[in-house]
Amino acid sequence: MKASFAANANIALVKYWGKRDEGLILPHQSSFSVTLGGLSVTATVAFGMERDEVVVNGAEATGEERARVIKVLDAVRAGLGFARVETRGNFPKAVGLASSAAAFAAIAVAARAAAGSPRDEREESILARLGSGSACRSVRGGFCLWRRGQRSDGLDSYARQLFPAEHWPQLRLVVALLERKEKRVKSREGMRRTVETSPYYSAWVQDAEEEAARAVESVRRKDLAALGALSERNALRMHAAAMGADPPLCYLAPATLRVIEAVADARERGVPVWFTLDAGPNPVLLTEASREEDAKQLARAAGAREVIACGPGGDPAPAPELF
Ligand code: 2P0
Repeated sequence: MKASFAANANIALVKYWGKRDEGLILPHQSSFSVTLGGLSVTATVAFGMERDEVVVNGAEATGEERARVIKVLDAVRAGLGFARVETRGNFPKAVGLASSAAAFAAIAVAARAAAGSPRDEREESILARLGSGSACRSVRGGFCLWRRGQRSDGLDSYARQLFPAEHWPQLRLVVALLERKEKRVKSREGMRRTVETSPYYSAWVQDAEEEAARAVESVRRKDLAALGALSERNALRMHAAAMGADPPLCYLAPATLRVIEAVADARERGVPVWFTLDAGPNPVLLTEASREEDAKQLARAAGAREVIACGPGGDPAPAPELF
């Protein structure tokens, strides 16, 4: 009735931005990501407790954060009673990466294990999705495709691993930390506003399925130039859709544009480097292992206070218990 797993964060190459169902977290479009090796969250889940207790990085969670964890627990615990859940990330929240994907993936895998269920990629992905959409892509390592699905119950909306980390171990994702401050509008609210008010939203959704297929193909071929160009375009199109919302959403900072410019300059000098962006100011650079130092240097020169290089990460793995 107790289990502990660590799961890695992921970065989308073709982004998820917008829900067709807010309760079940069903997206309007498919998305495709790479798992970030080394940036992980451990979750320990135990059933049969006296009350529900959720502890995140040493502090009791409340409000929406707690409610999201309870929602995941409710989906697995028929007859198992109350639970204690504790999570701890190995990277500071200040790194500016969404830790929710890794956290909910770890919680989903640990909760199912604690409930005595066998490992199952699909079931774990659906469960993680209930906590946070992007978490459904972190229940496996390597390169994962979250198909949007068609059903209203969400049973066909989950991620699958298409390629393991070993398929492309030389790929590097370099996180450039520019700003630490919390974003003004969280992803959940930002995507809701974009869906409801951006005139560019339908165009964003329309292209997503083919864009995901193209990204999968470029990973299959390990074609960094094709994947890099697609990642830049997809990230900026997501931001364009968000900027078109009312009131508008701008997640970029001045330093973000400096990095974008520096990446283009570096490519002109022959360095194979491209960028992607989440719903925030911190770019993630795509390059190959042999050019990791070049990518780190250009990020620092453009103003990054901290840079973290990751390779494609592995599956969630059993981890030491947190309590
Ligand atoms: C993604 N993002 O595909 C996109 C790109 C941010 C930009 O998924 O509301 O924390 O919990 O489903 O997954 C961030 O949103 O949002 C996200 P919810 P989530 O990775």
